[in-house]
Amino acid sequence: MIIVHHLNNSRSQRILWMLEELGFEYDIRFYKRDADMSSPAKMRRIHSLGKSPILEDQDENGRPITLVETGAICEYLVDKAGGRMGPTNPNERILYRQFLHYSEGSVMPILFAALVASKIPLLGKLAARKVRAMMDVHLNFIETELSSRPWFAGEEITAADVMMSFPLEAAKARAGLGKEHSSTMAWIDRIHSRPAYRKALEKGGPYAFAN
Ligand SMILES: N[C@@H](CCC(=O)N[C@@H](CS)C(=O)NCC(=O)O)C(=O)O
Repeated sequence: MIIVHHLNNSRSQRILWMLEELGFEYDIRFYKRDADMSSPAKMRRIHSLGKSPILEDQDENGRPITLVETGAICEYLVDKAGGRMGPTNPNERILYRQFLHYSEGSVMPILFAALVASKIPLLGKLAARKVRAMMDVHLNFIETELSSRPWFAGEEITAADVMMSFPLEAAKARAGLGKEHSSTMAWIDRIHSRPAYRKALEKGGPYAFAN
């Protein structure tokens, strides 16, 4: 049985959504962030990084697997599902891979910088302006991409959309994604209306970014 170690309001919401899209059975172990937003120490008993998500499973010989990194977990699940939620043609594959990595590699670090800047008085304001300008470049790029096709990799939803959900939901909540990015906002509405997304929300408990 798959186990997801799930921290509230975190990246692991994407793994619950992936599992619902793929129809896998799974158990959730719930963790609550400490007052300073970090994960509780007991997550480090599962994996030394102590970060969310962590996925546990068994390989075909019954040996235990403990996996971290949302993108790697998504790819693992796509493989396990025989390619479902993966790309279906070579063109899609190129975009799929790009956005699978782009989410954590380029967009999340800027959102993290924005969060840090927002906590620093005075100098933080200056930094926040710079970070917002960097974020705008990404939001405009994403808007252009989504104005020519419904999903990040092409005509069908893939794990690349799942990966892009968390940074774009966070950007809508606190980093400038708004109605001038109409294609991106329509994409957010599309993902939020999917039954698998709703089911994952129900199972995962409170999640601040699903509005
Ligand atoms: N790139 C990693 C980042 C993991 C990560 O930083 N997770 C956050 C949750 S959104 C976390 O556990 N934060 C609490 C902490 O660092 O103590 C991934 O995508 O899995």
